[in-house]
Amino acid sequence: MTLRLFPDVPAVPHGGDSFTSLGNGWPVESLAEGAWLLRGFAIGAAQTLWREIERVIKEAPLRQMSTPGGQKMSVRTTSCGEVGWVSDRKGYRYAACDPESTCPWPALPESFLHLAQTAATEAGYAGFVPDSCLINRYDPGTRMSLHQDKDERDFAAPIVSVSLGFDAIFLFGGLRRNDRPSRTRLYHGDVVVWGGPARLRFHGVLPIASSADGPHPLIGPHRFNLTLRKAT
Ligand SMILES: O=C(O)CCC(=O)C(=O)O
Repeated sequence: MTLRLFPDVPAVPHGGDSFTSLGNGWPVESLAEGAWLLRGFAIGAAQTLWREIERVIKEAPLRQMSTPGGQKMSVRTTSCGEVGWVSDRKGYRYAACDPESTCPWPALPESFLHLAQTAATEAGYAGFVPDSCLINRYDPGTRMSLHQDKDERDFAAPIVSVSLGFDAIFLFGGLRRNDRPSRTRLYHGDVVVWGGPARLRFHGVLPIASSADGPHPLIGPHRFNLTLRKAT
């Protein structure tokens, strides 16, 4: 028997002819060698994910962290899991406790773990066990500049990145900062997975536009991103 935790996941996601299938049959679109876009993969789980995001944010509120250079980041962030990503004057790192509350970060919700593991498997990275989830809230006008994810101890594990709410233009570059990035529009429910030869590629997000249709019906006037990683 196949247990479907998220029965309302659409059978066929939107997309063109550029799809292939690697895992259990979800069509994936290549962004680069080792990097895959799973259109609509999180749509069926979105309400559950959103409930858990709201719960995490109550316990560990979103905040604008500072870069080591002293500038405020444009997005608001928080974390859950065994460790959380933090940035301040001392640098970028993972910490077991939220520096604002000095308490451990909220636990990684089961729904986050399940989604990350099933998406990673569909992208050819079976056995992914994330221990940290960074939650980014983008308000209209906010962005994330090109960067590499390299504060983790283990680059063998992939990154799983979930988009909720407003659309975004995702930049996916090369292994050097100056490599010209591709631009991909990400919609509510899309998941991007990258690992292997793509694990250290530069990536970022262009400034978020507000939607002409008003706030997103579930997420409100924002884009949320969940980035699941194995940090320790
Ligand atoms: O918001 C996104 O899609 C990407 C987030 C990201 O690059 C990060 O948190 O490192």
